[in-house]
Amino acid sequence: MELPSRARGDELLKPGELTGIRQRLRLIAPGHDLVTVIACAFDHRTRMLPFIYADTRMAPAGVRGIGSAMVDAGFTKTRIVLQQWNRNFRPSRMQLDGRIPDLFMVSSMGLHSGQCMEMIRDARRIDPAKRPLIIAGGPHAVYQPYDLFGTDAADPNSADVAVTGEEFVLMSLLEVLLSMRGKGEAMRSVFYRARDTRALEGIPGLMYARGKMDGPAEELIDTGVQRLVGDLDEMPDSVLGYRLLEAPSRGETLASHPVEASRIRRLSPISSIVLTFGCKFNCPYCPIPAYNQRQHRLKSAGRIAEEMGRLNREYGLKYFFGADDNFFNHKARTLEIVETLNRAEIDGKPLRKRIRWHTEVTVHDTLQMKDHLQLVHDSGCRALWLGVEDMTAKLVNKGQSVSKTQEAFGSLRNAGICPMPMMMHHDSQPLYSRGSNYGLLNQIKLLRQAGAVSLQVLMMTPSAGTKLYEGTFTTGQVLKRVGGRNVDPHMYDGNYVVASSHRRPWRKQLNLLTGYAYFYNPFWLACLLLRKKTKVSDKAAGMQIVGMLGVIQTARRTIGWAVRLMFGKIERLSEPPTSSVATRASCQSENRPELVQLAAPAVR
Ligand code: B12
Ligand code: SF4
Repeated sequence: MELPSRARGDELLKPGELTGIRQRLRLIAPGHDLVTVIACAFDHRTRMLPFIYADTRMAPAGVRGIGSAMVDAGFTKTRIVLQQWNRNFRPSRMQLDGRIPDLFMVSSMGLHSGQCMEMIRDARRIDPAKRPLIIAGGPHAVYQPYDLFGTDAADPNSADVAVTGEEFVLMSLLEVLLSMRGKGEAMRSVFYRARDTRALEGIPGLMYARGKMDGPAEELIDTGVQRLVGDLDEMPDSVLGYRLLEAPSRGETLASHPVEASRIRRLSPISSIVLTFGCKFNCPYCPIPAYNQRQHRLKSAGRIAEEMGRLNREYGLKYFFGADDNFFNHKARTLEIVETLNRAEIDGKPLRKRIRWHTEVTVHDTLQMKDHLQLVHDSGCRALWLGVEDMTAKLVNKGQSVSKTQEAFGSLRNAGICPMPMMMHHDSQPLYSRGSNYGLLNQIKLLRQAGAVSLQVLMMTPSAGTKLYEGTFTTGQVLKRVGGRNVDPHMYDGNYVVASSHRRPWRKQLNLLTGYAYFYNPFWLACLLLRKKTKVSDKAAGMQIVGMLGVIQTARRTIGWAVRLMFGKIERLSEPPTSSVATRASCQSENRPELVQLAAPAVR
């Protein structure tokens, strides 16, 4: 099921609301001297193609955004720990400024939720009297917040509260808690008082449990879908978050200081940056349009140029990755951004010469921008990731076709921008099709001929918050256990076949590997090196080397699963994961009635 829609006209915060709460918190922050640790959950078993470099070399924008919001509001004693860099970090041992933090926040995607719950479990080992308030957030909390609350009396592992939204929701929670806080009172104690006096029910974007303080959840309260900030210029300065990062280490505890600014560039050479949010398409396997309440949200062109300039000046960051869903979504707005980036200067020199940026777009909108791609290139853009999915549009039709894809790729290459296709393999697509373009290898060949520089092939996998999600379970496609091995959250990354009604699902698993090996191989590398040079051929050759190493790693991780699918007994799920306790919409939440449900058996 998609996230429910808020009432028409009530999807967004009023202009100035986020700015207002930031100012109000700044006034009360000095009286509270809060210490905060924000951890980013990361399961290292997910390290393989197609994200093998970006997954650890790009400090995620989500935790940086939350850290920036804390510092901006005056809570400067904040540290961000990435499990990507600190895999042994133990929340039970964390101290900052000589204190156990007041707040422990965890951010997680769905596939890293196993690590997220382990961190929460470890944080709960801290003596209850001194334990921080545990706040979970990020995509997993947005789409499956119930999963963060344990209902098993023998293992009542839970966050205290899940934020199912963005900065404004967290700021609103803090504002209420701090307004009720007695002198020196633990934040956890205030939280439970606020919960019990129903002071949190008017903040859309929260989920928390009813029940004893450290016991299993007896009922979940859902305060509804957040209101989104429409003008992204109201977001706190993203530059602040980099100053809070914990340096990589093998230690379990935190260092006395965050990482030095001079090391950021080497540790996180790619800077993910919020430019726009939202997409006008409505693909049934994608949660993005509903998350954004079908709104297109933007930062102003001036703010984007200013942020990139400062990130470059302060940390030497040169490579940016836009956290866009579809950067070309709105032509006029896109042109305004690229024209501004073209004109912007930093220290008297053109910004576009100091930076390189990359992001995600669609084939359809690339063609709409066809006459302006040189301008896009000149503003610093060097690669664009395009959701091609299935070029024949049999899986999903968002205006793509073989000829349109070829035209879009050709235009990008002529402008000096690398086309980076993202494909989706599915049950009905064969590995190879004779006399048609339907097969996976047929399409990869076409993409290569069209000039693809890299390749992403993911297996169609159920994604929470989409129209297709529940149906994939109820039709018995989703695997529960294969050959005695459970399908764990980290396997929901598109690299494992975890949902299929194919008679031989192992074939699908091997198809993914064959597709990669067909694209990334020594023969094709040699061709690229020997052929006539083009604007992007050096990059294509470089990507071949990264890709070949990635194929080895991907094969190492997934071959065993193919073997299990081939010989092991396959057990399937018949319904999607949900909480075993009832979820109740708070009285003041008018917009999430769909989530009120009767108790259903938990599947994990
Ligand atoms: C950039 C990106 C990547 C990069 C990540 C690089 C990096 N280290 O940052 C790469 C390319 C590597 C990547 C890979 C994958 N990604 Co990705 N990615 C994105 C993308 C486009 C932008 C992420 C971002 O920076 N957003 C901007 C920040 C500011 O937003 P945010 O992270 O959501 O954080 C906000 C809130 O969630 C909240 N919040 C976040 N954390 C916390 C914590 C607390 C305590 C609180 C209170 C609030 C809070 O506040 C933040 C600020 O507003 C998003 C889509 C999107 N537009 O967000 C998908 C997205 C995060 N990816 C997704 C997925 C599924 C994947 C993959 C599994 C591939 C796939 N099958 O699609 C892999 C996983 C790889 C891995 N091993 O981790 C999903 C996650 C869905 C889910 N339920 O978890 C998303 C949401 C896209 C989608 N389908 O909807 N991805
Ligand atoms: S085009 Fe991409 S971002 Fe837009 S709805 Fe489809 S999959 Fe999601």
